[in-house]
Amino acid sequence: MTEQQPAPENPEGDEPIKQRKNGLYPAVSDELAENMKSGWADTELRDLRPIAQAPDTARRRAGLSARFPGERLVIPAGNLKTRSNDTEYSFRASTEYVYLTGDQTQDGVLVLEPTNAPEGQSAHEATLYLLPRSDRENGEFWLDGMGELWVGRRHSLSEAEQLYGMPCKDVRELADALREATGPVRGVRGHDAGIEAALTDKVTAERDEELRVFISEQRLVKDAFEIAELQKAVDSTVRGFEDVVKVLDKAEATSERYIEGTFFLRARVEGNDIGYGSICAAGPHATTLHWVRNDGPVRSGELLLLDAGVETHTLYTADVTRTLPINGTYTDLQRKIYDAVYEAQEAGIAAVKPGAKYRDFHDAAQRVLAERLVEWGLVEGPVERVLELGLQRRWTLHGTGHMLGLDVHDCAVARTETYVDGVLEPGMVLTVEPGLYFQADDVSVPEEYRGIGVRIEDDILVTEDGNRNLSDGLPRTSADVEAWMANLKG
Ligand SMILES: [Mn+2]
Repeated sequence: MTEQQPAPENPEGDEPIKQRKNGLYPAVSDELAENMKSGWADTELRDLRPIAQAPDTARRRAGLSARFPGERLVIPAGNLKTRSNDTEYSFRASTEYVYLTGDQTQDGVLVLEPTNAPEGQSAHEATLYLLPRSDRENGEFWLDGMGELWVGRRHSLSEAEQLYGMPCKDVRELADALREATGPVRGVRGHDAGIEAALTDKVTAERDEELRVFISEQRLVKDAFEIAELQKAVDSTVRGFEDVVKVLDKAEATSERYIEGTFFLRARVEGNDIGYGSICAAGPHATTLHWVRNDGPVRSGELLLLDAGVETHTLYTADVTRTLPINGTYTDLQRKIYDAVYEAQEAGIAAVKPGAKYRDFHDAAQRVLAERLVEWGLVEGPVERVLELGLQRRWTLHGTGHMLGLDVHDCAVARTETYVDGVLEPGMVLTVEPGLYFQADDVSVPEEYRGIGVRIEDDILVTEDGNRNLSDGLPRTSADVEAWMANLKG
């Protein structure tokens, strides 16, 4: 990448131009400044079509409006975060903002302004506050580090209005306007410190949390657009898993990083990114639930637990896990453990249907795992006692699934009564992902078990009459996994 060079006239020659002082840009000659103002074509885009999800985002805003009548609602996208010095982490807009606008622009803010509309009509007017195109008159576009010449062309406000179906205004005027505004207001916290500072005296943590919780619960049931996006995410993820199988020999010659990089390539080429740090856990690393260092060896005879998901351009992510024999064939013990996890997953998936309790699929999967652990003599029965005391959890470790959507652990602030203690409805998408993990230093199990970790994770849509496995493009039984790997390795 290129470092921003100061203009020769800048007396502080080693200071990047982007650090502008007192609102002034560094000195450049009058001739150059004048020259840079003109000679640029009009690139305004006209007759843009609205984004595909514009009707959906409008419906979601209407739901939000109905829940908080008479209150100003402020939902920021968030700002860039510094990685080091003048470089930033890649930007990912807040989930709340993306859900309600379809936009992903840094520094954007959605404001729902209460109106005095007659009964039955929309009680808010939505406005999207965005950074407009760079000013060519004052040199901002080439002298400012956030100028379009450095970071790329932005949409003009009128272009954004056509895309997102809302009036758009200059976000640089928003903080002052919020400071001066009166009346009740709520904001989504944690994304934009500048906007929060402008609201400081007007909001309370409790009321803001109610807004965040409502949006989280709004997202529990997915609409058709969201389901199609999740399917896209899963389909790319399936191809990413196939990519990995094809290069396992290269991973053996290097490290888990080869797997991480291979999957990431697919994510970046077909989607926006990975939806979370890929877990590329070979051998005993499979027993570390969030192994994302991915710097270990990949050895024939051991298992690879790959937990990874592609995030689409609209930010919906898959979350899929397969546990593969690195040389293509499970050992007898690996297969025994794998088949138990498969059986548990089957029981879990069967419990996913409308009207079922959210906890049912977890309980169904845990029961199967407890039965096997008792059968293998690893824990003393009866199974009912094991389940009652939760003794199986030494090896099952985690919950059997979670909601999936814009966030990998979606709807995370939904209330217990609507999520964990809730009932499944058509349109919900969740993972079913039982596992068994025998830590390398677990001397309570026979030595041959130690260092084996198995998880199988699929993305399941609740349908009107049961469920649909969005990730059935990948094999799940041990025999099918082996056949699939043999076929890919050719
Ligand atoms: Mn998961």
